[in-house]
Amino acid sequence: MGRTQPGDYAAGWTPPSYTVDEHGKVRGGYEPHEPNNWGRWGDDDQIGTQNLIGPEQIVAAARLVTEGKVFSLALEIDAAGPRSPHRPAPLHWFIMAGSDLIVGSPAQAEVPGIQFNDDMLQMPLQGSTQWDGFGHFCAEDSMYNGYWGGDITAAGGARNLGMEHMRKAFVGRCVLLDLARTQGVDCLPDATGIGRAELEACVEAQGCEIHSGDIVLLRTGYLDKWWGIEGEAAKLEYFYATPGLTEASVGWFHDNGISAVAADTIAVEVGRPTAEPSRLMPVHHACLVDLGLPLGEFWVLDELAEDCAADGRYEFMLASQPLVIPGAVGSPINPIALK
Ligand code: UVW
Repeated sequence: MGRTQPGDYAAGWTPPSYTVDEHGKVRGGYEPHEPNNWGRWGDDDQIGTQNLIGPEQIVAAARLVTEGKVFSLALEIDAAGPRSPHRPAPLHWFIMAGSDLIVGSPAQAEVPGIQFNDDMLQMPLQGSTQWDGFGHFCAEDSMYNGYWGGDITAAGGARNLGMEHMRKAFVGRCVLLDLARTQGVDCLPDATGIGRAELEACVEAQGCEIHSGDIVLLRTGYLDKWWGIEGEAAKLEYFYATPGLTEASVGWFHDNGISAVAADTIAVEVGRPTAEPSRLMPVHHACLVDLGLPLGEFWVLDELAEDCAADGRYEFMLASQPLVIPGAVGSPINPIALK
């Protein structure tokens, strides 16, 4: 029973059997899979694995800045960039333009001699280089640390787990795992799964170390393919065939104390898993709901990867804070890598 297609009306519905307490926590409902971090940093924790980055990790990250090199890892925000079909293109327009004042709009009479410009942006917060927050994904109505998905409303946004809690997050030591380069290809083949073995092989090939609290970036080389694709069907296939993490990789992130993972793809996880996954979008489910481990998507990694390959140094400092939008479930960012 219920909705079978997008746009269908439900033919029937059974109310859930769980309850929700006064803190917005689900009681008697979804139980997180193992491994999970529910309760690890307190019953009211809203930042998950960002707790793994403390002053010690930030000082160590700052010591990695020795050459004054700065890399921006962001896509340009425009209608041409990669975007799944259920998300509208960003719309950037001007609500006041100095050129109107120059040619004599009424406002010019009030402030003669100066002109100013104001612009505006309307976009899906998941539609460009971004962090997915914990409110982006619910499993059986539950989110990270047991918060209830029913408290995300169109009118009020996310009552819990909003991006405002992450305003000081995502600053620390970062390691690039260049899977494409270490496997000797420009781009991983369509639908390549990245598991624990591939991650470990890449760390070894690069000769780098992984520390607790690290943010990890995965380069598959897939982002660049977008600009060669024509037609809606081919664009849809591009998203379905994305290479990325398999369900079996999740334990590697937990075991190594990784604080966040980002990739140059739409979903971080593989689009078409070869092994039958135990659940839908298992990496989103495990990372965002069970572990409280944020996912970053559509990161632009090629220039940074060139530099890392040239000097053999795959570790650097990263600053990639989200916009402080109360109740948001994700945020566009301009991540900055510093060497
Ligand atoms: C979904 O579309 C659910 O997720 P994402 O954009 O994070 O891949």
